[in-house]
Amino acid sequence: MAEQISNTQGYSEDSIKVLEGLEAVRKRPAMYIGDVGERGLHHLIQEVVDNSIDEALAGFCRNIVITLHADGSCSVQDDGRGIPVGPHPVKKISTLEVVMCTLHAGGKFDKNTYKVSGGLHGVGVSCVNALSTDLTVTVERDGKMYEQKYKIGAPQGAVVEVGKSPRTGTTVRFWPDATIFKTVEFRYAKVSERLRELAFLNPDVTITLQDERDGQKDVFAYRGGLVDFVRHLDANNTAITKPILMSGMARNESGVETVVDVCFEYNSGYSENLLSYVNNINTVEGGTHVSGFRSALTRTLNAYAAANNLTKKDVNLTGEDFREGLTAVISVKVAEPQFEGQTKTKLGNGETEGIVRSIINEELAKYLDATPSAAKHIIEKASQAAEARAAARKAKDLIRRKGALESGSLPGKLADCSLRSPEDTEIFLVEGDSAGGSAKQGRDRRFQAILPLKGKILNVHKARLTKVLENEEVRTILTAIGAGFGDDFDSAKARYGKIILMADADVDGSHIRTLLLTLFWKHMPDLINDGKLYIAQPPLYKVKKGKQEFYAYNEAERDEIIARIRKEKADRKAAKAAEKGEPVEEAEVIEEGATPDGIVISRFKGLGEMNPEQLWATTMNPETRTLLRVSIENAAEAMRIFETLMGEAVEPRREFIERNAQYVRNLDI
Ligand code: 28F
Repeated sequence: MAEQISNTQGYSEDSIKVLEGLEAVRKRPAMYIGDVGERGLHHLIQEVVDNSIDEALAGFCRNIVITLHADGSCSVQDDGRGIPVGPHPVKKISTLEVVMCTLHAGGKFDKNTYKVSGGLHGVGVSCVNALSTDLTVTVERDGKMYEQKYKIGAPQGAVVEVGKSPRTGTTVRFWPDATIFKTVEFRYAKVSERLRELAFLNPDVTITLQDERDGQKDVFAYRGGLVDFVRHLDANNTAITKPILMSGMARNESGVETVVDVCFEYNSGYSENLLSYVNNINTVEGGTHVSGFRSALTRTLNAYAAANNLTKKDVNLTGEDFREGLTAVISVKVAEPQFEGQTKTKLGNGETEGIVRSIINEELAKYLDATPSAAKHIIEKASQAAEARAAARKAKDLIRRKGALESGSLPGKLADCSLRSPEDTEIFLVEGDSAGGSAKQGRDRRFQAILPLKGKILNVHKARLTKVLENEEVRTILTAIGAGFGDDFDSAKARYGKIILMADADVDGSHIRTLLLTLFWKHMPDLINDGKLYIAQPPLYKVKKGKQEFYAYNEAERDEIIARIRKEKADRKAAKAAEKGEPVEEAEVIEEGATPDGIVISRFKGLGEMNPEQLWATTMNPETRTLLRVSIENAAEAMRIFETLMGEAVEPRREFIERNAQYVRNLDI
């Protein structure tokens, strides 16, 4: 027997306001959830999950289960207290209906709670409701199970008791509105990324994600919290310290608490990977919590180094030096966060800087005193960074002084072109002197420059700035391109419109290509982003029949050419037979190494095998060549692949190669 819990006779002025509020959401959804594309769609899940996380932050929810259903809906279930269903003290209708239908209804109900869904980041579950054709909420509490259904946010009836339940919690299941969203198809990978992050940030919560469409399932539970998070971030690197965890809490005069949790470790690399959060919101633009951490790190490490004579006399290490190889996660809980910045992801609260700084100063000093070996490693690494920076400055000055990087003296081996306008010219970086020779002879010297490269350039992915600049080959390339280097690099200054990598199709060539790509990606990414970097496609095969010569760039093309030659020959034969009335035997001279019907197939092992005319015709002539333009669709993906292939740790590389080897004919390493 469904017992009415709240009165919905007619519309009170309140409920009219509620409907107008949701009406606004449907009129301008992007204003509330950012966009109506894939990101906005997945934001719906985050809004609902954030309410469960708030319940966890309040200390009442331990498990959250997210299900992507086969019918296109998504459900989120938590084992918190369950949204109250009694009459709302002010609005007289059920509190549950208020939470589900009133904009920003989930707002703070008392000072000392940290709401993910609070502030600018949370538009509240009522938005999800408004943008869903259907939504069902089920509450288990007080031994009973209650339910209410909505269509585009409007209640389809009162909250009703639908049964008994020994548990407590809230479940929301919603069907996103396809008339609002460009796509209503949830992507597992996109959902799981944020859920994993939430599990790291909330070590007491177990978050399960399951996909009914294909059975995929993950259970994210990281009792190690930020320590597990830092280890996960450094999975592909070689750590040189253990994760260092520091926590603390500060209370202001009105008793409002700020909770600080920071974990960091150093790895043998040179880049910094720092993530920061406020109430589980990823503060991409950083803010006062980050500057508090950075200043404490520098100050405390310098104090320790001085007190233990670990640095040369009055060498003061800078924040920059301490960032090399740093992997860190900062997570603070702030009652009234003020978000600033372009995308409202920068923490502005001034008091938080001092709170974080004093907690880190204190906790880090304790750790360093207790673990002198780690302290030594950290100071040593920072000292090397300081020396490297000094050396890099010297090297840059050296290069600059030699006028090499400016348009002054160009490297001897460069066969420059006569035109000077970058948009009309191109430079080929050619592997090996013999190919370089053919390229110089075969090219059009008006607009094509050739720079032959001796063997391997160094693997810049692992190398420090200085070593990169010390490498002769790299310096030659930088000089020829003429766009500067490092932070004074300017892609617009490049002396050519196209930089074309031309290497053999074999494993050696692939290695050179990968090394060059690493150089450009790490130190001149704008050349790629500006679409100036290309890879030449030399032919793999030559198919010769009598005087005719054809070039194939892959096996399929080769077989197609052979089939075409045979078909033309058969047609000719048939035509001749038809006109003379009798079969005619063509006198065939079969070259050695040819197929029985006189086709000679040869595989180009390297560019050097081609004479200048062939190289021009097949690979350099803009009319007939094929160039691949290098673009980094997903920089993070490229980073991951470079890390795996070029990074320190051997294991991930072997695993990557094994996984990809079967796809690639000549292993592209
Ligand atoms: C699947 C999505 O939304 N979980 C939620 C609660 C619990 C309470 C609550 C939520 C109180 C008066 C605003 C219960 N008992 N999961 C969720 N769990 N909201 S949302 O209260 C709402 C506030 O109005 C709750 C005691 N206090 C709070």
